[in-house]
Amino acid sequence: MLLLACSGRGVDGPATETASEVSETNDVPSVVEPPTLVSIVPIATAEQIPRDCSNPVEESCNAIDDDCDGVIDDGCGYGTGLMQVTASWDTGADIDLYVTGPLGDTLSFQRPATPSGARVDHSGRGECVGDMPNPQIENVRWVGTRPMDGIYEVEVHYWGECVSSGGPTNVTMSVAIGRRIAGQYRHSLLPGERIRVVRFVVQ
Ligand SMILES: [Ca+2]
Ligand SMILES: [Ca+2]
Repeated sequence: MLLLACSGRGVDGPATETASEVSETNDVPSVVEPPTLVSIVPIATAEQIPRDCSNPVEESCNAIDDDCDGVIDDGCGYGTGLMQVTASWDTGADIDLYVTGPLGDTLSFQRPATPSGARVDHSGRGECVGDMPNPQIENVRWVGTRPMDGIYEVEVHYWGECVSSGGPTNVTMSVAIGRRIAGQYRHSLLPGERIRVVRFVVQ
């Protein structure tokens, strides 16, 4: 019944992730030179989250690299790779992450993989569905193939309030490039809003 309440988004996207997919997530191929960050620019209304690595703490599943090893949320069941973009949020709403690459192709729950190696490996549904791990996380990663040089844009969309747990929602978002944190930001979203939080360039 809860699935029906959230129909329209479809049920065959994020639900298809498998244990075998998760298990391959954490190795960066040694033969591939990782990309490097050229620039990263958040929109003016985004709050930059300071990165304090003088006292690393245990990792929790919150879209922040708490233990300061350059991997966002390691151990949470979704992956890193040559590049990783992770979003988390603080209500039961369903928030979606969109990453558009240099060719203009957009990765999201609707298109969870590209031939170039980008993949959405976790797409949380908030409280729109029951019994899924990390329901307030979206994660995108690049494995196997080096991400294309060029401009990437990261958007977040407030898809739905789900049961009764939505309302204004704070979204936290981190970008890791070549196992270094490029930036970490917070932005509030209202129901239905879609905002480009950050744009970055890699080569
Ligand atoms: Ca980490
Ligand atoms: Ca974390």
